[in-house]
Amino acid sequence: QTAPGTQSSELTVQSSEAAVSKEVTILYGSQTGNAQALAENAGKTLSKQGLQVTISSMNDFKPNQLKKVKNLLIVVSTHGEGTPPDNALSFHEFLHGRRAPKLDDLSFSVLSLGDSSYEFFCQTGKDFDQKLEELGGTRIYPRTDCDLDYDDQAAEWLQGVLGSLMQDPGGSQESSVQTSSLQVTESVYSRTNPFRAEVLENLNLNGRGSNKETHHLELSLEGSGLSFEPGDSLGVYPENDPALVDLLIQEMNWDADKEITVNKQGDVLPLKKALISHYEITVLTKPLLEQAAKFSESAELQELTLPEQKEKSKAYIEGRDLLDLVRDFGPWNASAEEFVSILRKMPARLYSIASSLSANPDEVHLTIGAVRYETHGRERNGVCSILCAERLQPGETLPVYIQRNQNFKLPQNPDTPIIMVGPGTGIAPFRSFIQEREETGAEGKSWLFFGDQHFVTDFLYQTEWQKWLENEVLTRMDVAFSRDTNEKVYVQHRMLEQSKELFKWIQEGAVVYICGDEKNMAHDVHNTLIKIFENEGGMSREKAEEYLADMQQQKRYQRDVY
Ligand code: 2AM
Repeated sequence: QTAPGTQSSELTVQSSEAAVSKEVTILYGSQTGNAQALAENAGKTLSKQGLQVTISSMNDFKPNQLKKVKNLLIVVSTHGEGTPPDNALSFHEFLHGRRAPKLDDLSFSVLSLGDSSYEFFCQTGKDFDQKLEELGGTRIYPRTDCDLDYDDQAAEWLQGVLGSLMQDPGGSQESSVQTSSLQVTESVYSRTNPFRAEVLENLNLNGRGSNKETHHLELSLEGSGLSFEPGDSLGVYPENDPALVDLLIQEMNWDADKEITVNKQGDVLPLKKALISHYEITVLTKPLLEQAAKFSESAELQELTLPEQKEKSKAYIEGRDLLDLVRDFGPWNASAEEFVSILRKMPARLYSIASSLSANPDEVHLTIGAVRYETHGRERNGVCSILCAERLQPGETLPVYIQRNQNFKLPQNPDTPIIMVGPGTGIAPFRSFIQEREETGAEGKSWLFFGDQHFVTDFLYQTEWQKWLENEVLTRMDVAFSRDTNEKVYVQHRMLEQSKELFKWIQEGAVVYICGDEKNMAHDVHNTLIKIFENEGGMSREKAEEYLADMQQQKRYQRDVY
């Protein structure tokens, strides 16, 4: 077993054939690990065909080497509102900056991952694709923009790229090409073939009277052959709320028992069951609106899908679900099967794993915050979180898989100090980190910043943290309960209070980890770190930003944010 973080980020897969073969560089930018897994799989496939492949995260690639690259494949996801993943930031900036070289000899192709429910769908992939062309590169296969369900399109892209690389003189001349399965885990279970994990325990961690409901889930991995490291995530395929499915079926006057085909293999299920477990019904996307318009005579819907109504359709999609759509724009001229065929497949939800495998063999623990809110006149529920909060009982099973995350790993050296910032459910991976450090007897210092609304009801895993403080597996803990005082205190306020000591730890080589809400918390904590460098390191704002960017480049600043 490799120690956490030891996987070399730049691996050269040597071709088995001795003949002079074409060189291909694959660069990936990946936040949750999907793009990385696809890049690694592409590398394996291409090297099997006799190509000489170098794979690297964009972060680990030296941009001044770019001029030497002849064939470049980019696999990149888009994060949040159209921004690159953390490990693509510096390369993205470099290509769009003044120092970007002319790339007249470059052949390239881009595979981009994204989510079509976001306005800036696959934006980062589009940026790279356009920029490489502007710099003089030749596109050897069209950019492919993939939605959440990316397997088929990614495989097709790889086929196309391979075909194009093989056509050119200078490459190996093999013709019939097999695309291998798009997975890299050792177990037979994977994203496309999930393991049904039994629920061992399902507890609400919050006390009575809390505004929050956070479930601690323990699942059994026994017999799966699945393994993971602290920092990895668990993919979970949830089920839709049967009550919501009933409303949908009622609204459409469908027959719940009507058998429909749910996949390319021709598997058949009763409609209600299929809607519960196979399709996404709680999110609308622009492509879905366009497809649905074909089944409806509603002038309003037709108008919404016009290119000049972009802003209006964006506003409509926001916060609405399939039930809203079918209520707003009926009647519908489509059979149940036709209608269902335009829906996206149920996407898995990723949760940062909250346990260590060495501390809890054959188990995986999750920390899941229940999502409930009201919008457009109806109560809405998070699909997976409310399944866990309201319907999932011990003894039942959930389809799961392991999602590796090389961007969030304990330091290789057990003596390296770590600083962990994880308010709310952001605490999850740090429970895994500390369990692992306790289990392996790591001696490095550790410092936790935790925050939530109320001390009495919301201190997640309180007794465990206190035990770890006592036995010194955890060196320091600072907590911020935002609603126990008149004025709100957040984790970053506690960090600022401890500026001096924090900066000292960082100078001693501490790795800083942030997990949790991206938009507000992670952003504010980021700025607080910069402020601390200004105050304690006597740096200008610019220098302080550079210092943090350098830390990120050296993997001493890692984020798992959502
Ligand atoms: P609040 O709900 O009182 O605003 C976990 O959800 C904790 O994170 C809560 O205490 C929450 O406080 C807090 N939180 C909300 N916004 C934050 C921000 N921008 N930075 C840090 N913590 C924040």
